[in-house]
Amino acid sequence: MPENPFLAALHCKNHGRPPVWLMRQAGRYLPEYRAIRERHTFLEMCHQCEVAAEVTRLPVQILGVDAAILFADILLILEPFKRGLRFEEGVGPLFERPVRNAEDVAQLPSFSVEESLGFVEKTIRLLKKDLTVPLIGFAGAPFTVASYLIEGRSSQDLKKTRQWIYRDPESFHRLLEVIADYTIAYLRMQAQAGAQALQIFDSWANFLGPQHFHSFSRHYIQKVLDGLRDLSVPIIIFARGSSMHAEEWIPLRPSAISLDWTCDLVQLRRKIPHEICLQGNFDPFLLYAPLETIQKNVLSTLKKMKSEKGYIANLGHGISPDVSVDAVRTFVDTVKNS
Ligand code: 1CP
Repeated sequence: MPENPFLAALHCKNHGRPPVWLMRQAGRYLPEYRAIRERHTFLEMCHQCEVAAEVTRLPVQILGVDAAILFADILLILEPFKRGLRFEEGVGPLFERPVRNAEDVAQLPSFSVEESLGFVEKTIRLLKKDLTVPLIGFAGAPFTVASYLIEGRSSQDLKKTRQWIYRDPESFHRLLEVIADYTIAYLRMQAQAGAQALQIFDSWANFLGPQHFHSFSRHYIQKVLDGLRDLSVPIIIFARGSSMHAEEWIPLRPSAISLDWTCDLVQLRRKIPHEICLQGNFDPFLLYAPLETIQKNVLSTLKKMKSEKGYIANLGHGISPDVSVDAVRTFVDTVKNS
């Protein structure tokens, strides 16, 4: 049985307090992150292995979380398509030449994951030399990744993506196939370099109706999971829309399901088989509350999850950039001292 509480929980064999880490733990709320970010663009930080490794280590050193998540982004896998990806201050990710139709899909260049994304492998190998906790590798789910490539920027309604599904579902499937194949190769590379768990982020599938969710989101996550099954690396699926979709992940047999904050963790624990670990699902905005409220809230949930062998404490989505480090520290310490 794995000794580390995070890996033990992923195998639903944890006996002590739950492990804790936070989505976006290596992000802008940390002054140490902002200091490094002043000297580099975000993409430079991802590409420069020493810098990416340093940022990955920050929350382990500062907060003592039980797992580290690789400092990278779900959109890096799209850089080799050369559609002009950049991250603009105050705006977020932008593609100068979004992909909008069948012709664009046909013209996407092929690439070698090892060559084009080899910097990620190098960062993982660097980290493995001295990281004291397990390392989580990750990728976006094909649907979520495709939606950025199509919209060209963050979108409120994924209008262009959803229009395409109705207009020409075949070419949309072709795009998802291509992204899913690269995602398998990319996650394989991360696991082989030493990532001990993998998380797949499906941040936008909650925009899809049930039929489209099955054929355009879940189907391709299934493909990715099946393409990695032989590696025996635990895989966590994070999806927004947990209240609607959480149980639909069961047939895919992930190691863990990471729930957003809109669903009832205890009720879902009764419905999801105990071979599947649950992760989450504190409201990220809890971290704006007074420190005693954070403590009370965390302890109340942990009480309900007591003696749960497959539970990882986390937020239901990423940490907001303007929360205080004290709030995050209180959250982590409350779990660790429980
Ligand atoms: O300006 C800056 O300093 C960059 C901010 C930033 C950071 C710290 C971005 C831009 N990405 C990241 C790192 C990141 N992104 C990590 C690694 C470290 C960690 O978690 O601590 C991870 C796992 C992600 C994943 C990610 N990127 C997701 C999935 C999770 C989610 O938030 O739903 C998504 C959707 C992205 C796209 C993205 N990258 C960056 C931003 C601001 C966004 C979101 C844009 C939007 O809201 O549409």
